[in-house]
Amino acid sequence: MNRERLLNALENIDVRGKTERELYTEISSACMEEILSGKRKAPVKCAYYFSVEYLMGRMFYNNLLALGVLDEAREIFSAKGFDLNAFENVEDAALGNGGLGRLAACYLDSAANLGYPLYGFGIRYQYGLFRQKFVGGEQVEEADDWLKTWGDPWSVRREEEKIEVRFADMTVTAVPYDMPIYGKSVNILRLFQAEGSAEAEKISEYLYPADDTEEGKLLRIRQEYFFSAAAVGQLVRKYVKRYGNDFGHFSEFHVFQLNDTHAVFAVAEFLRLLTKEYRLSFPRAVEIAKRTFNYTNHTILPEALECWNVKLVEKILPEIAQILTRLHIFAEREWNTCGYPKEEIAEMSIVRGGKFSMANVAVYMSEHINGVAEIHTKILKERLFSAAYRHARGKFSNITNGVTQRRWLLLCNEELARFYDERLGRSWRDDLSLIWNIDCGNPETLAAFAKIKAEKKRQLASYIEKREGVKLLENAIYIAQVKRLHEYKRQLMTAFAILRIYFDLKNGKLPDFTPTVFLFGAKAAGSYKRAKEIILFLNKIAELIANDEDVNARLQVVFVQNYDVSYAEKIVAGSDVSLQVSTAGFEASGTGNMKLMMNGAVTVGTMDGANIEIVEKAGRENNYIFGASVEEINSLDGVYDPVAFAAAHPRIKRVTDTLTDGTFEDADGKLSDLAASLFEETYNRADHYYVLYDLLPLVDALLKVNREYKDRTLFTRKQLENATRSAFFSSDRAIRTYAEKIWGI
Ligand code: 26Q
Repeated sequence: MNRERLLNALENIDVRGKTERELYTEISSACMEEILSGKRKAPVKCAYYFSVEYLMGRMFYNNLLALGVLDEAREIFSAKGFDLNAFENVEDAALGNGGLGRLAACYLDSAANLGYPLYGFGIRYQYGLFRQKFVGGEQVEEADDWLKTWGDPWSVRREEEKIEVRFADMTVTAVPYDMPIYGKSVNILRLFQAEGSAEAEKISEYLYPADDTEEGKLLRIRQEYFFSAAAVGQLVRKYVKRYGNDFGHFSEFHVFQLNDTHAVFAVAEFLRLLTKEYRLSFPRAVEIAKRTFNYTNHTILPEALECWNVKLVEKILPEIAQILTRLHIFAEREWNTCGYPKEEIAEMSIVRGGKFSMANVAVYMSEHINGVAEIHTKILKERLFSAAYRHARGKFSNITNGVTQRRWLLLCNEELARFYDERLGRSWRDDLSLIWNIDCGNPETLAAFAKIKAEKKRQLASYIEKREGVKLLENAIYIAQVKRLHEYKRQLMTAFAILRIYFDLKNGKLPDFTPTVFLFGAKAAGSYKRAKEIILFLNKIAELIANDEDVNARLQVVFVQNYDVSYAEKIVAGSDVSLQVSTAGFEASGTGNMKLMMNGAVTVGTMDGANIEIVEKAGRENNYIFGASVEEINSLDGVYDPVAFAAAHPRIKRVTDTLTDGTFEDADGKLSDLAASLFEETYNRADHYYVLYDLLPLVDALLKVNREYKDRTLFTRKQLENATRSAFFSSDRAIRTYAEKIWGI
């Protein structure tokens, strides 16, 4: 990269008479030319990340920052009368739906910035995660036609590297689109687009198509096999071209990381190629695969553990089904030879009840298996994969997640970055652990930090006013719960806590209450009815409070529409408090918690996922931990009775009654279904996620925040202690650990 040449090229761009899109394309292309000008390096061992999700967000500012020309580019174009902020309207590349996809993006960013050769493989969906609107408080989904308005100047179509992927009933062309990831090294995210026929194109049309029908399931299987087979096919062929078909050295050059089970077909395809095309014996192919694959688990929810009906796979991928079945027999024979107990073998089996357990394939075939936070890894070892762990302890390790400080601090909070620059010089930008050296007791430092937080809150308020048409309360505490909408994340519990505070305010029980704004951002999966009902309930609560003159100067609820990476950048920087209230044992890690911490929010949270490590680093006294622990939740199993519990606690009953007592109009029974989820057995047991059990402790924690916030110096200090102790949660640390412990790159 030649910085001078790039700045020159930018200088020479004429802005006159051009549309924003034309300028966007032209500036991006100038950057791309520089990015792609570097020389290819000699072959070394590379890591390949297989993921169905990549939540990249906007690439423009990120890439200009990485190229080191963001500030100058702003100046150059402002001198020409064009404000680069115009590109704040560029749509996010939202080819993912949550933590797992954003983690993949953070890891690509860190690897490139640290100079590790990490390449991503995935699907180039024509439509990303749906756009969300609220109509009458309800979520309405619209197709995310992300390429329509601005195009995709940050990717290059690689026609010459396309590859065929074969299904029983059709052959599909996988055309790569390469998105360079610029840093110390230039890595690539390669997304495959499906082409060849109208049927073929459907494969890369949508992210997570509904899989409640057989047709939907088949489409999901096609997607997973499509990109896995394309990636493995290319890598294996390239290897053979270079080194011939002695696969004994394959794992010296390649290491594959499975981002959850969605690409486990890559294992089967690898075995298929080695045995059928290159004539290796099955045991030999298994041995080589076992040295190549690794698996990260991101969830222990039973409904998210992928199992594919054997018959279904046979229908469109007969050879793959055959190989997985053979692998099943092969593994069982091995386990029997070792004398493992029958129950353990059943637990680890690849075929269970007529279905392929993709997680069991991943566990058996991987050299390393990792969880994404200490407690999560412990649960994997003790519960989910306990049998496998007993027989292969060394395979299991923990790598706590991390987030990239380039997007989640430098880009979204320039003010805080400058604050560190002024006190530490610029070296912290490459070694985040240096921010630990900030003196959080220094009054001048605290005042400067408080000023930044206030400014970021103002910016957030003005952004929300523009986007939602709602004016946020000023001089209020901003409390954010932003994440996928899911029952285990317990947005419903926060809803009840807000109602509890609302009633107490109305009754005059909270005379010294500091004005508080609750900010929510979340999308509910299109087919997840109950999650949508929770959105509706929160929007109804927002309306109730907004229309109540008694309280609306002190309490406010805003559920923003279409929460995405770009929205997160604003909310993360402008919040005082981070809500992380999942039922203990259910949130694998969480990464929003880290982003908010990095920007100086205190956590109100349960001892779950990475929250545990956050308070370990930042100090329990600087955060607000409440609720049942994993052990306590386990001990409640079969004992907890939510009906009796609510009956015994009128303060709980008062708020749950609002679902059914006419407080809110509910002609279609959506709110009463929420009540049913708490008090009756539905697809889960009554109050499966202990919403009522942890509710009053949550209210207490929120009221404690409200009291302590009044001592502005004390509270600011808590925030700064959190920000300055967040270095562990940098994805640079996480990627270094993957590189050293797992990948050997
Ligand atoms: C599985 C089967 C069938 C259909 C869909 C799925 C499916 C889809 C998406 C299962 C899981 C996901 C996504 C999971 C996810 O985002 N997990 C989050 O990963 C983060 C990164 O490790 C963690 O921080 C979060 O705790 C975890 O929830």
